[in-house]
Parts: sequence; structure tokens; C-alpha cells
Amino acid sequence: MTDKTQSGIFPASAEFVANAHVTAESYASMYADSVKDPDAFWAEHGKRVDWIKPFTKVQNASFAPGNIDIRWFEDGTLNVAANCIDRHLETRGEQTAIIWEPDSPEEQALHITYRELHEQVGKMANVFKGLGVGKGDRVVIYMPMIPEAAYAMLACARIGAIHSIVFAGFSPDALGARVNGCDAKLVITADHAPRGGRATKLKDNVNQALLHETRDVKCLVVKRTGDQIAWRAGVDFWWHEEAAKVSADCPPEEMNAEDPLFILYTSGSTGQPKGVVHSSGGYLVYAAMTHEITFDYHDGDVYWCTADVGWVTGHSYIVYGPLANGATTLMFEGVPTYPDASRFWQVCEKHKVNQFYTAPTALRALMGQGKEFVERCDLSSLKVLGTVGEPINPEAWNWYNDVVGKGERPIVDTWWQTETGGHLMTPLPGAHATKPGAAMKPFFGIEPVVLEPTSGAVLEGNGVEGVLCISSSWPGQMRTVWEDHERFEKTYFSDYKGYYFTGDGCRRDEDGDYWITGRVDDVINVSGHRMGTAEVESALVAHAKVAEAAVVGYPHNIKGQGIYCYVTLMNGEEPSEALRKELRDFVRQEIGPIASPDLIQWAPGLPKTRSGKIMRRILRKIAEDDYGALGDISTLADPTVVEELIDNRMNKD
Ligand code: 6R9
Repeated sequence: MTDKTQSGIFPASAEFVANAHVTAESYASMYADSVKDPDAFWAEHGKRVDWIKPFTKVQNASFAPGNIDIRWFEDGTLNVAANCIDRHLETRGEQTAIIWEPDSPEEQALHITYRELHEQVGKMANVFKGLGVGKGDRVVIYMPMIPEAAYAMLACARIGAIHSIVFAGFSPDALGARVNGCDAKLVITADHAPRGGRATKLKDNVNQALLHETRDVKCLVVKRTGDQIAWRAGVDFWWHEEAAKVSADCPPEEMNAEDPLFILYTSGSTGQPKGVVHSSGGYLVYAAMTHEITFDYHDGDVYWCTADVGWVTGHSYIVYGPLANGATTLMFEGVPTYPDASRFWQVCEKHKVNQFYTAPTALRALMGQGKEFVERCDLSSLKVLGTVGEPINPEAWNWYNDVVGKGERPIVDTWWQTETGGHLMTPLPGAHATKPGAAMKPFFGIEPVVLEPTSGAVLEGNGVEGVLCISSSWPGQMRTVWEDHERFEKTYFSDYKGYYFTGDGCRRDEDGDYWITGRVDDVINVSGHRMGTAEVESALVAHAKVAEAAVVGYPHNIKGQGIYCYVTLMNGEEPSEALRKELRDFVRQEIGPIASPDLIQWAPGLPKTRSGKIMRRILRKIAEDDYGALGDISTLADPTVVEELIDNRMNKD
């Protein structure tokens, strides 16, 4: 072990490799096949799902300017819910599909079999139909982490409705914008969402979000706590009451491979979140395949992804990927530190979890609490550990490896995005020795290229750093931005023509392994949550006392990046601590607690070019406490503002 640590390279044990789906040898040959003849490769792997009408065409994808068109398996038909449930009934009807672990360890966990899942999803699908939802209609899901959230997703898939999940931590305003954005017919929610011993009033948030809605948006409410809520007569319905009235029999709708399965809003570099649209066929093939191979999932394993279904990770790796594979997937309602910092590890012990997948921010928070919380639990069932969401610092990686994995479990650091549907780069646990913080190698069929940021020239060879693009399509790729295909092209295909631009920076090291260096656009990553700085800026300037605002990220011990705001007040307004708090609360209310500013610096002036553009590069450097590297400031309209900002920089300690 000391040897490995010194070299910074961690191979899997011979025992692990012997039983792994993919080894170093098979990776090399499969990867070569996947890029040499992608049609043949994906024609084979397309069989991972059951088709109603088998596809004859595999891929039809163009990244050409003016003609961004991505299709996979385009003449095939299928039903995603039938693939995640019905096809398993014969062989594993009595197997647990979902283990549900509630917020409080005092409350009973649930084990839902594939047969029970089939029944619940069938009922929910019939309730949706009864409420007027049909093929192609949109349903917004605003739910705690309870099994009904998964039922709702699968019920949509069963009848061909398109779901759009809004994270339960988002504010009523953010929810309202998303309900409107996709013209949803129905919102499904719960009365309250217990989390970390506190409860969010989800139904009240829905009421507030729909206050100015002119259409009658119906709302189906799951009773989670039974506490009092305000009811909108005629448009609100209790799930348990409606479920009692319908049959569980709901034949799955035949869907085209390219029919949208879901929309998921995500932040970009502009103020407006984008509705990322995913397909039915290609998405499911890719989610299922990556789930099995990246985590080396074997039949009978218990798999746990700690994400929320409100994020893409919850879509692909709690629900669709695992269930398509007939896996047992664990859904956790709570947080890592409630009732104490042992909670994750207790759940691993209790349910004998084999694959555990979480975010670096959670690991950093737990690392700070000390290893006793881990060591008091029996973690011998663990086989593979995963991380996702942001770059993992070597310290957290080493802690994960040593304290949680006892130096014996491969760690898969999976790099991917809402837009990619599934993992694009990750070590495979039986194939690649890992390096702390490296995403290592492309998944099958993925062709990464590193470009020189300004010229767009392809950087060949090893030991290079630049922006990360992907040169050809893969089945899980997003297909468009909801009702804005132009924005799809502009965001992802216009900076570097002919490539999908990820927005991330990347280094290919001397061994040809990939390291993600973080976003190169105005997107920051706060506790693994993507946040467009422009969104926080528009929230701030919406406040009556704010004239102008600029927001950047800065290094934060636990969150990875914190939110640093430079705020210029309206003439005559005085800065004060009370106003700081007011602005913080205002942003929370506009977007949600995850967007809460960490630091607010009063800025009488912002560094701007003569054409009036804010020079964020400089603001980023000041926030990072890195004045040596400010670069050329001579093009500023008024260079003295920089000095003033440095003098008044917020003390971060
Ligand atoms: C799945 C997910 C995507 C952005 C992505 C990148 C960052 C995700 C990462 C990672 C380094 C990893 N990111 N995984 N950076 N290493 N293993 O997180 O999707 O919420 O859309 O965020 O997150 O910057 O571009 P999403």
C-alpha cells in the first residue's frame, strides 16, 4: 500500500479484477471497437433494452453548424417504464427494487419489490390519466426523496408524459418559472419534506408558485407528514385518495426512441436556466450501460447513490440506470449529518450496501467530523466507491480511500453533466488504476478532445491542458433545449465548431489520463450544485437598493466553491450588516437556499472595460486572494477601482 500511495496510483486488487465486468484488456479492445465502428458497437449495446419495434438505424448525428441534429435508434419504439419494471417481473418480481431509508433512523425503512413497484406505478399512471395528462404532456415533480418520486417519474414514462423534476430546495419563484417554462399540466408534490430533522413546506411552496398562474394547474399531493396544509379546492388531489379509485393495470404507451423522456432545468452562463431535453431510447441504453459498468454492478448487489432525484444524478443513477438493470437501488430521504455524522455509514451497514456513490462536498463535510463516525460502522459490504459533481481534492479522495474504503475499494471519480445523460469519463473499477482527483479515461464511444481555448486548435499528445470538447455523439447526449433549439446550438456548438463544448477545462497528463480542472464559463459549482453567476446577479439587482452586482466563485473548504458577490448600492443607500442579511435572504427567496451568498462585498465601483463590460477575471482573482496574477488592467475605464476592491476585500476566515 505504501508503494501505491507514493506513486499516487491505486490499482484494484487481483480478486476484484477477476470478477469485474471490464478489465484493462477488455477496456482497450472494447474502447477501440466503440470508436472504430460506433454503429456496430451501439447496435449491440442497444439490445440492453427491450424494444417493442426493434431499431434498424443506429445513429444519425450531426454537430455541423446550422444543422445540429442528434438521433439514436430513431426508428425503434419502446417504453422506458416497461424496461425498468415489467420486463423484470418474471425473473425478479419478489426482489427488492427500491430500499427506502427515511430521514429519521427511528422510522421504518421500506423494501419495495419489483411487483409492488409495478402496481404503484400503474396506479399513479392511471391517476395521471384521470387528471387529464396524456402522451407528450408535461408533469412537474417537486418531491421529497420518497418512493412516490420514483413512481411519478416512471408513471410519466409509462403514459408517455414528459417529467420535469424541480429540486425540493428550490424556492416558489424558481418552481413557478419551471412550471410555466414547460407549460406543465400537473404538479406532483408532498405536504412536507422532512430533511435533517426539519420539514420544508412543499405544498405551501407550490401554492405560492402557482399564485399568478392563469391556467388551472392541477396538483397531486402525497401525504408524507400529515401536517396541516392549505388546500386549493377543485384542483388539488390527495394521491392516496385517487389511488384507491383506480386499477393498477395501465398498459405502457409505445414511444419512439427519440420521444422526450424528461426535461431538466440546469444553470448556464446566462441568467435563464435551460430546459435540457433527454430522449427515451438512447438515454436509457446509456444510463443502464454506464450504471452496470462504471459501478461494476452485479446481480444481487445493493447499490446506493446519495443524490437527490432533483439532479441528473438522481435521474440516471437512482432511478433509470439501476432499475433498467433490475438492480436494488437505495433511496435516502435524509442528509449525511443527521442525527449525526455517522448516518451514511449506518445506512451502508444496515442495508449491506455494495456500491456507494456520493459527492465530494459530503465527503469534505464528513471528513471534518473525524473518522470515529466511520469506524464505528461495519462497512465490509462495500465493493466500489464513487464520486460525482465536482472535482475532488486529493485530501478528500485519500480520506475516502483510506477511512471509508480501507484502502481496498476502487474509487470511480465520474465526470459528466446534466447534458450528457450519463458518465463520459471515469475510471472503470476493474480496468484502471486510479489517481486521486483524475477522471482518467473516456467511457466507451466517447471521444474527448482538448482544445487551445482561444484558437480552438486541437492539442495533440499528452501533457496538454485546455478546454474539453467531445468530437462525436453518444446515445445519452441531450437532444435540444426545450423549445429553443437555437440556444442549444449557441451554447454547446458555436464556440468550437464541429464539437460539443462541455464548458469544462481539462488536462491530459503524461500518461494520457484526464483531469477535469473546473468550469471555464460563468458557472460555479457550490456543493456539487451548478449555479450560473448570472442567476445570482439577476436576483441581487432585482432588489430595490441594488444598482449593480457581479458574482464569482472562490475556494471554499466544504462547498468546493463559495458565492462571492460584489454589490454596488443605489445612490443614497448605506451599506450595513442588516442590508447584507436582507440581500442574502432575498436571494434565498428568489432562487433557493443553495444560492445563498457566502460573502457580500460593497463595491462603490466595478472594474469595467471602456465598453462597459465587467472584467470578471479580475473580480475572480480578488475573491481568490490572488492579486499577483491580476493581469493587464490597463484596458479598464477606471483602474483605481481595483485597488479599492482589494483594500475592502472580505475577510474569509
Ligand atoms: C453530474 C453532474 C456538471 C458539472 C461539470 C463539471 C462538474 C461533475 C465532476 C465534475 C470534476 C467530476 N463535475 N462531475 N468536475 N470531476 N467527477 O454533476 O451534472 O449538475 O450538470 O454538473 O459539474 O464542471 O461540467 P451537473
